[in-house]
Amino acid sequence: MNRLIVVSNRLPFALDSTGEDLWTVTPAVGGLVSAIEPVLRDRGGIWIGWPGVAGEIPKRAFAEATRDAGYKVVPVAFSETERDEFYYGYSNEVIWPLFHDLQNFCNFEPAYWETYKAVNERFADAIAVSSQAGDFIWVHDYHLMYVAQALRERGLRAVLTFFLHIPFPPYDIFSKLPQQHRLLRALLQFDLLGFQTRRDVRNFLGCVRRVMSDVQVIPRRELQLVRFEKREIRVGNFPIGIDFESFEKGAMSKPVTRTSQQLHSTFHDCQLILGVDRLDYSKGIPERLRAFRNALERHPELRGRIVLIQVVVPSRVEIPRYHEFKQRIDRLVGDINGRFSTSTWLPVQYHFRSLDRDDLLAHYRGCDIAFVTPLKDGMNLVAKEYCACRVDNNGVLILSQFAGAAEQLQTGALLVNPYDVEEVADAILDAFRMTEAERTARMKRMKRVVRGENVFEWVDSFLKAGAKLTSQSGRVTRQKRASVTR
Ligand code: ADQ
Repeated sequence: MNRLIVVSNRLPFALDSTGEDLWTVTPAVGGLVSAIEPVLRDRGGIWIGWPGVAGEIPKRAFAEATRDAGYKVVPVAFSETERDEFYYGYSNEVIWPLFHDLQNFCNFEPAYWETYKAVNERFADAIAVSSQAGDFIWVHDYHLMYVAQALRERGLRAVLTFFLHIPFPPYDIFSKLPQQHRLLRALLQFDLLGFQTRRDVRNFLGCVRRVMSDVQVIPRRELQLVRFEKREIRVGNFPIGIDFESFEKGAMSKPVTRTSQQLHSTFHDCQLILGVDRLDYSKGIPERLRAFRNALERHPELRGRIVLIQVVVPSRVEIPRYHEFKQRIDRLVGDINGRFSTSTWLPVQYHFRSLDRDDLLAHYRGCDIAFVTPLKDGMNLVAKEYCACRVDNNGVLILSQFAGAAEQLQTGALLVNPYDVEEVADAILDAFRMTEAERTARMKRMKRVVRGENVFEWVDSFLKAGAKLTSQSGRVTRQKRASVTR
């Protein structure tokens, strides 16, 4: 088995300064870390990424944080300007909004691109120094789309693979990007490009056909083939999953069961509808609140009988747009509660904080309806986590048709267009009225998919697709060597 090198903007932990030379280590949680860490430990490898501090990396704190990792961790440092222009700038003010079809939110500042390239070059240097022949190099996400180009310029011929966690936009939107040609060219320096859904693969290939004059796209049943500059690039969809068993087991644990029962008894006689999101304009939180308000206006039977628990996790609050966005949510919550609450019923329970894992699971287990309505989303793991935690096989999922998860969960979810306030409001009523039998039938169908297509399957299928290329390139190198010897 080849050694694995994982490269992502963030490492699986972050260092936070709490005073002069005092640091706390916050482990990253989530499916990606829990899926990739065991593989890294098992087959040996390296994780390359940024530990979350701008400026010099504190050596002692970093060494302590990584001592027991079980694999090597290589840090990449950024200055404050680089953090602002690469991370907040190009990654989160250009690529993030554009790839979520929200081009009006983009700030196409030319300096951002230069810094994006410079930071990607630094990642490339770290890969070039740390890697050896035969390594499986797996680069993650939209922050690092230029890394393969930088590595090829350094003469690295190794197989390079990439997975995009966010959506890839259609040509009409992608074509707004000033660096469209340079970015596609950079992406085509990878040997394997993985996307979340078939829609993203289609969009990517559509852009390649329109923007690049010298490529050949050859449709295949599984991985699509692109020929470019005498190289062959494979392109496919690999929908990310969750660690199903750990969510299911967690949801059945005693503390979670107790908290979920308490949650329900606090709001007895009401159905609970849950929204859980990072603070991000792509998650459609204001649109969701407007739909909830519309449902209360048009369907009086819901008044006093339904409560929306909306949890928002603070994120990227340094970007002014995120701050304004939070104020919009605060105002909407205030408006709904001001208009509809009674002495015994508050329609929206709003929490602006992260939940610890047990609390999150108790919310999944305790709420009758999940309200997952992003304007666009690569996958959306909340939808899958909710299904895994429905240990009684009931619960309704209202899901945006623009979430990647819709491709897999459409047979059980109530699919909605998040921009259509009245349609979403009606879906709330349908969910509220849905019979136990229908809830169970739908939930069982979704759980089957989420259980089967889990995060371990995801890692496995990506590594297998990449391994084929590594062995092919090994064969080519060996053949070349043999012919030279002869
Ligand atoms: P995100 O945009 O972060 O991920 P998502 O897939 O929903 O979106 O994952 C969010 C994670 O945060 C979930 O695992 C959830 O449990 C956790 N979380 C959310 N709210 C929380 C809360 N209040 N407290 C604690 N934890 C909370 C990006 C892409 C997605 C893609 C993933 C994985 O934008 O489209 O699905 O990567 O590829």
